[in-house]
Amino acid sequence: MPPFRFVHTADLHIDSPFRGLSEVAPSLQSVMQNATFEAFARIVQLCVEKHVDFLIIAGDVYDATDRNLRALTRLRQAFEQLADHQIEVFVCHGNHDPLSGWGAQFSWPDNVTIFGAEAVEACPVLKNGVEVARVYGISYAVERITDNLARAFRKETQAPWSIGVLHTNVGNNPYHLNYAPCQLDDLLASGMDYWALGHVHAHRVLHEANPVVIYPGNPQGRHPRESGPRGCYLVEVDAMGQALYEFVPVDVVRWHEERVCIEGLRTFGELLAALDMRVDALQQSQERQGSIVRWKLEGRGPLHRELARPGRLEDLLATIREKWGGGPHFVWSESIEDETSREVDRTALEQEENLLGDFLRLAGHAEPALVMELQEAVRPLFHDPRFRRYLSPPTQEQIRAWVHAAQWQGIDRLLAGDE
Ligand SMILES: [Mn+2]
Repeated sequence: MPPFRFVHTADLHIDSPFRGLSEVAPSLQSVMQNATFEAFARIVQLCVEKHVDFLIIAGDVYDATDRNLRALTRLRQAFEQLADHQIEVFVCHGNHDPLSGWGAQFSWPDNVTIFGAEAVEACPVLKNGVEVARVYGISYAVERITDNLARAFRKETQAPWSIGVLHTNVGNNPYHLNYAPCQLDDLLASGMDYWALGHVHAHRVLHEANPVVIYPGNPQGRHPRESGPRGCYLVEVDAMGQALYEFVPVDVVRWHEERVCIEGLRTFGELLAALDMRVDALQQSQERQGSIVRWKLEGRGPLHRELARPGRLEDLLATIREKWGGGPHFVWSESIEDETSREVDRTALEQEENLLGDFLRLAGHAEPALVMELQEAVRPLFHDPRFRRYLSPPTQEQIRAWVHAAQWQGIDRLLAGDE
């Protein structure tokens, strides 16, 4: 069979708003407003550069509730650009852009195939007059689809390399709306060679080969929980029908959670320097336009008292927003949370003749026995055949860390109110 290439994406949510960014600098607002579209433009660019034969979009292309004509118009321009390069586009609709919803009647160029909602449709992909692949798909008629649509997919006899396109929640994933729910087994039983899924926004390979089953995730994160690299999958099918696939990041703005330990830091200047190093690293590793960071300060140190003073955290946030929040590789600080604890001189506390002193002396004394006892106590759990496959027993070092954590919790609780 002739080899071919395609790109698989989903959940574009074109031109839908970023969440939790009411305070963002005006100069960045347009960058973020354009980010979902810009990420898709990079996918189009990838398709052109890699000379792919077709592009698959597995649902939630736009949000029908936004009634955003600009989004559809820009999408059509992107599809026309693909048409200029003889690249076909296969689209199924999901829960955010169901066929009954606003926008579904929009007219698309001829290179675009929109799957219907009545039944699974099969579309041949021709290359130099030879059918190299067959793309099967079905769209959501309405937002809430509770039927298992995966079971309606079946590779036809004599069909070439076959791809299923579906917006679905596989395996009752509780973090996502349970639309068109199915099990991995349903997908494996269909005879497809590749499943181009959509719906879950974190990219994940559910099955590595025969068939390949992939959630590409959304190409642009839109809120703090959508952190880390976002992109699409570039798939290359060789003459033997083997698929090689690669995740390609295309996000324009990336969300991060950065945890910074205040241990050993004496001044705000030193804290700023520590944050500075992180920002440097973020800027170096990105060809993206920018990053949005949710900072978490943790650990014990003298700065804890300073950070707890009224207004200090807000002041710090304003400072770092001003410092890094502009320019071509901006690092916008979404928020900064203080999870630090007081610095404690444990040796001194242990000498004191009071409840805390007693507690610490007792805790130190009991530690070896406690570690042994805990190890015995958890043993049945880690040796139970039901859990053994998923859990490996904790090392003595790990158990000692639990005991230490408990001791610190005791110290903090007994000291509470002293501050
Ligand atoms: Mn969805």
